[in-house]
Amino acid sequence: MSDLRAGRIGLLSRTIAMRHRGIRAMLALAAVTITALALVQVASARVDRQTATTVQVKGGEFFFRLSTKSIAKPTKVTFVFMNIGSVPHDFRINGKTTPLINPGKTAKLVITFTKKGKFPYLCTVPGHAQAGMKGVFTVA
Ligand SMILES: [Cu+2]
Repeated sequence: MSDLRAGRIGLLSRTIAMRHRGIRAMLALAAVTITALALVQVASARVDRQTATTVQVKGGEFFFRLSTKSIAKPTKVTFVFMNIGSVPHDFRINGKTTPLINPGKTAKLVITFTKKGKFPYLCTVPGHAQAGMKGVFTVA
């Protein structure tokens, strides 16, 4: 083998070795990035679990529309009731009632469900529940 040829091969194998080092570094960086993303996801999932117990309630003449009508297990639930109708309404569930609120207003009701069951909800303004402002919330 000529010196020139040997030199070329040496240069070539050094280049390949460097390329490998580059790839290894990139893979290591990718692994670190994926791990970091996974950790962020775990953290946000934890936050979601803590704040997922908000139920949006929209009410008007003469209905209630809930963002969800059931939850998977007994827990604390914040009902955010918005009156989207044109006369005052309230929202009552599990022995608690929001203030009577005017159209366009919002009232919160925090209920701690301690057991499974079916919990009826309604508007306490006379005649409204009979007209349709009622339903059942399920704690499974
Ligand atoms: Cu009402």
